[in-house]
Amino acid sequence: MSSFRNSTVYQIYIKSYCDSNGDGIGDLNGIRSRLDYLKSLGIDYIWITPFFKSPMNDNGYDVADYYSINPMFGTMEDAEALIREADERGIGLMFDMVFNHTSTEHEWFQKALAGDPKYMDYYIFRDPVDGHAPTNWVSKFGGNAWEYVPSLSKYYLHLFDVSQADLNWENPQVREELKNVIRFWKEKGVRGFRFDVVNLISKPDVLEDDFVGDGRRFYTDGPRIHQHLKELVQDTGIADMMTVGEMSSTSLDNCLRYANPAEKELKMVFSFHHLKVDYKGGEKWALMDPDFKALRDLLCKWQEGMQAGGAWNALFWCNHDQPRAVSRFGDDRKYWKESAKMLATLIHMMRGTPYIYQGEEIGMTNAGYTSIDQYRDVESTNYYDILCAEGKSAEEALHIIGERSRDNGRTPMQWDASEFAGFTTGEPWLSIPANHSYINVETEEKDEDSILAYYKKLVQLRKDHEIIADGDIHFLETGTDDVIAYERTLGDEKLTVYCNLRGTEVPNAYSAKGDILICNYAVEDVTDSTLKPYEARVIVNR
Ligand code: TEU
Ligand code: CA
Repeated sequence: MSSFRNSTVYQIYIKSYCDSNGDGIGDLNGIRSRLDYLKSLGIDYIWITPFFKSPMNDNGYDVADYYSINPMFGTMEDAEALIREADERGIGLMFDMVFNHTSTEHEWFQKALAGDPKYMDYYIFRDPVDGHAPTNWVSKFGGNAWEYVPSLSKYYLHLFDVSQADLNWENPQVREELKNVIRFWKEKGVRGFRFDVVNLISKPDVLEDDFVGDGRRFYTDGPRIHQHLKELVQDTGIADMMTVGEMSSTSLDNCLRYANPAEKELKMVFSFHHLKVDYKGGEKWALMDPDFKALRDLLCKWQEGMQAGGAWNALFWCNHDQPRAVSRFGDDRKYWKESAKMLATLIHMMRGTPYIYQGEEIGMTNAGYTSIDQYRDVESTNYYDILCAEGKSAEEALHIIGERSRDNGRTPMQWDASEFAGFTTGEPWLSIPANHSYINVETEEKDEDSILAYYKKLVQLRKDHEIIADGDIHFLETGTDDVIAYERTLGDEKLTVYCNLRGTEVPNAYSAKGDILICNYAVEDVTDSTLKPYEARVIVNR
């Protein structure tokens, strides 16, 4: 297996990848049937989003039993076969550990609800304060983060949906339970783990109202977070495995510890600051065009900052919680191909481990839904109601959801041009964009100039050129917010990367000399430094 530094990870949102039995829902056997495709991409690891027993209020991020497979996705035998067959192809599986909370249907929570003190201490129960919720904290999915249980006369904390109760990590028994989950899957041959919102697990001892924010400053990168992570990693023996933590609203200082080998916490982190450059006033539900100056400054800060502290980044634009990058930061019509390739180049040439989210490698776009009834995500439907209640017209609310909904990234994988895109023979659980007629794997596999072919090249370049995996990074001043540029160096080797973020030409963009390593246009003369619309050029300097 390759080192994590020259590896590429592929993320699968299981519900939308490939359906093997015609019920319209992707499943484990569907993934098995696509392993040769994944092998042909050249990726090293697959992170699969949760497929454990769950009522699916948050599509599996509400786990009711960490040890059993949701029948909707298959059986334990299917999971074991998938691990084995991936392994035979040199691909390691990473499972998704949702340890900040469980489903309220989990046995532990059910026992807590029945008043069993042992299990009440697995969660965060508090008495009412002056007849209302213990704090004014806001749930990430809208509304107050506390739910009252009349039979117990107490509230429990849920930072996400009301059916996702936060676990009490200060209880050593909880920590032991969760370590056992890791040990169980490690034993089955899983090669790595992705930890869901793991920087939210450590809550303060005293919970207080937040009069300036939504409460996140009290529990984000919380008081004992590093201690808990170190203990989890050490006691389960996963320090040398492939691990990534999803870090919500985190800071660089904390990530320098989460992802520094000397700290023995995690191999790398997902941080999201660069994905808020189109949030007006930092607010997800307020639309704004992307601010590319802010994007450049954030990429620079995190790339150079993590490097200075010896820590490692996960590199990504897309996942199952984000709109599609080509629709959001590129142009999904006129310069669809060029802008998708440019965005890919921008992150794949950086210092860190790139993640490709299913469909990104063929340039899949936002869903383009025209009715709220087409949405399935709990966050989208909650916020549609909230936006309407705030006085937005139904049309405005639908427009905002259309830009920001997590369902944009969850539409079924487009395998071919047939009615249901080769995803299913039945009725897909979420509607498929009409553009699958030309944006699909089958079509792109036949085209040497496709987005798919370009991604394959990027993955291979990281393996062939040590400088991409191991070189230093330094961001360059370009004199325009429209071009992001950086150089990579290793010994006396140097690569320079130029990306034009706009659909207009940029003349005289650089003075570097050398040969083209990869570019999204056919370049005849590398000394002609005019960048075409959305052009990305990687130059091996002489
Ligand atoms: O996501 C955490 C997270 O912070 C985002 O979901 C974000 O809060 C959300 O998009 C609101 O804008 C992880 C998972 O990736 C997500 O799918 C789960 O819903 C969530 O945790 C709860 O487990
Ligand atoms: Ca199925």
